[in-house]
Amino acid sequence: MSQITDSIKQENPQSPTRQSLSALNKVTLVASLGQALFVIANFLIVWLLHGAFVPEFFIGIVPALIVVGLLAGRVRWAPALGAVQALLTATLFLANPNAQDTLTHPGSGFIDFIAEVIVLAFVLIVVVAGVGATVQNYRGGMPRPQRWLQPFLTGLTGIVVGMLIVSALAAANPATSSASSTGGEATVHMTAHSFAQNVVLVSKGSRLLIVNDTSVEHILQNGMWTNTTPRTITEPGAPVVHNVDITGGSVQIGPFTTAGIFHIYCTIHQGMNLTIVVQ
Ligand SMILES: [Cu+2]
Repeated sequence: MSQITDSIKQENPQSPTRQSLSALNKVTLVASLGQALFVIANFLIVWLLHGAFVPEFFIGIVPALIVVGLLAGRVRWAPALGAVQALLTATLFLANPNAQDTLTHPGSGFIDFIAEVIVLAFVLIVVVAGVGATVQNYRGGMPRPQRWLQPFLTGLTGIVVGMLIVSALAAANPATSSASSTGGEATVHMTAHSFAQNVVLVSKGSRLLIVNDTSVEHILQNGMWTNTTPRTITEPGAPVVHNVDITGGSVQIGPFTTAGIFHIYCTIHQGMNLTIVVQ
């Protein structure tokens, strides 16, 4: 009887006794899918919230989905390919000045921060589980139980949750200063896609210093964003600010010789407005 079933198995090795995916292959598959989904989330956040369509995100999406397909098809080298694409995704993310700014200033873009941290956590899982799964797939035989796998996943989840709680606290308690100064001069800082404060007080006759804290480009102009529409406006008494390009470093605007309320906006970043109160 057992001989008969053996011969059936040999004739038809694919089914119905086809082995289920080993734990490491499953973890690699789920984490690759999670990585792709959260890169899509990042892409949508940057597009819908910040108005920037960045097709480069697909470098972190399409290869990950191909890896998912190959893993589901039980291709032996698929987890190795997964580890390589995950490392590539992480490198592209960490080399991007916008992403660097978000990761170092969790309070300024909480949603961006969450999405990025989760992508990087999935990357780490894909790399570790992918290397393990590749070794296992090529060694052959029955997959051995991986005692380290569960503590690794639990520990990583704990770290990510901890980071999210800390950043939520940072976002809930933003710096509330409406005017800061360096040696008596009013100063406003810019993060990757916004002014660090939206109102600044400038004393009549003095200048305003605008400092770019990142290497992200901003182009400043008189006017403001109204919802999704940028409007260049001429306000009587305001110094002319026309296509002032700041990529790192700082710029001085003014002097503001007339008391009143004036507006400056960034032509690149949707909603990036600054109100200047001169008195
Ligand atoms: Cu800008």
